[in-house]
Amino acid sequence: MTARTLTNAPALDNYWMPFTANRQFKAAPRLLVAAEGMHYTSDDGRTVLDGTAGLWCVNAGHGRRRIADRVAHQLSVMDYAPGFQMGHPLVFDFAERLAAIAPGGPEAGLDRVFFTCSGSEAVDTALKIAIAYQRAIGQASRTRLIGRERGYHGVGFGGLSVGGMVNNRRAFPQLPGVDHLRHTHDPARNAFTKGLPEHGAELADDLDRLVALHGAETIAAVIVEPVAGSTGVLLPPKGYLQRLRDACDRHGILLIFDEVISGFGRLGTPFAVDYFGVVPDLVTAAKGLTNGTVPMGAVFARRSVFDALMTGPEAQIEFFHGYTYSGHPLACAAGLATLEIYAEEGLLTRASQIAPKWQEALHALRGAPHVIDIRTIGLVAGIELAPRPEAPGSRGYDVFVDCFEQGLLVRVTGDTIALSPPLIVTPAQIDEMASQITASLSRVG
Ligand code: PXG
Ligand code: PLP
Repeated sequence: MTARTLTNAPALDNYWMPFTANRQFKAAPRLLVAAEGMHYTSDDGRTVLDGTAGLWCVNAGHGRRRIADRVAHQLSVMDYAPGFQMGHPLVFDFAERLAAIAPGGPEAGLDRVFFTCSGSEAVDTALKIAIAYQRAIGQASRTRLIGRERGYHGVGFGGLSVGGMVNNRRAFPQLPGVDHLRHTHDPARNAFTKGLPEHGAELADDLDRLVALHGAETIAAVIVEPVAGSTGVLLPPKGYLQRLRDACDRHGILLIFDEVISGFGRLGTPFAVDYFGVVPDLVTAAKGLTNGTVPMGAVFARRSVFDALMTGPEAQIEFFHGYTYSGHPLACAAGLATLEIYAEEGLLTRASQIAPKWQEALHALRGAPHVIDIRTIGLVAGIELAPRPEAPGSRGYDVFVDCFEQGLLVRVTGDTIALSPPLIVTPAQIDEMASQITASLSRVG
């Protein structure tokens, strides 16, 4: 275990850590104190290669001067502006710039942007937009929301309810009127597939089952991650997303893609919508939106969805929803600088160039101890390990700790190692990640 020798180590008691085993962590803390490019520095002075872009968010790498300068400048000019019945130029600029790279390009029409402060809020906002839209077009009975097993849509009560990760759900009551499609994970047929899984497109027809059960006229929207991240990197089977789109169209149901992870270049296209060529009605984003610097989320809505709500008396608020920090000036400044970096460095498509190298390096872990499946797309990888029979998740956790001690930050979810490095990663750094993990797998029993 890393010795914590620094005299300025913080007291650890008061901070209630999110999604963390607080007592275990505080007995042997892992603290990061600086970050630059592809690396963190730990509080004991070690350099740690960032295999996860923080938490899937620092897509352009750490320590980007342009973002820091722009945020600092904005802070000195105007720290905050109210967003209700008021505005400021940056938020309109940022929405316009986002519309220019919106999922699916101009034809998709996903160019109306609502700002939130996180992915969770973006999800809850999108769910509310869907219900409000159905009501606005005379379909007020459509209030039911459909998620998918193993989905992750954040931790608000809406996102939690449509989400499908049992540990996040079991302790809490859910929204009424929510149901779930079956998940698409099928290792018996698809393990070690390079690229999209061959089998499982028919799982999209599960929506017909839910329609038969509940009645289409009760269902407002379906929300899925085009590539499921948090649950362990599950790729959609070939044809699945189009089939889901078709089923939604048949039944008058809105389709929401949650692109909090898959957005902003992670797959090698600006959004997963562009990768798969399937256009939903709403897209949620966060994380890479500001390169992880200032918290922010967004919902891209199809113009037709927005327009349906722009009815009634002009003096009336059309959508009773918003956050104190919606469109926060510092977040907009960070986001505008981030988009410039993405454009200048070609980062929204870079993953497509390096994906073959990524796939080859990580699929080479097939045959390493405990590895039962490997899934890669763009610059994302899931390396699934056999769980220890008595203690699911413990092997994954041990690999995470071991890698960190050896200078590599990975993310584990259950017994799946998830990798999602900054999009500036070099081929040599990819090899370093693969060999570190291989070595770790042979050390961890
Ligand atoms: N939707 C999706 C698809 C996400 O991945 C959220 C919503 C919620 O975003 P916020 O900003 O409220 O956290 C997410 C977030 C992990 C991990 O390592 C994944 C997320 C967050 C933290 C850790 O699996 N995804
Ligand atoms: N709780 C109280 C008492 C509030 O006044 C507000 C906002 O005004 C909120 C919660 C919501 O906070 P936010 O807008 O930052 O989501």
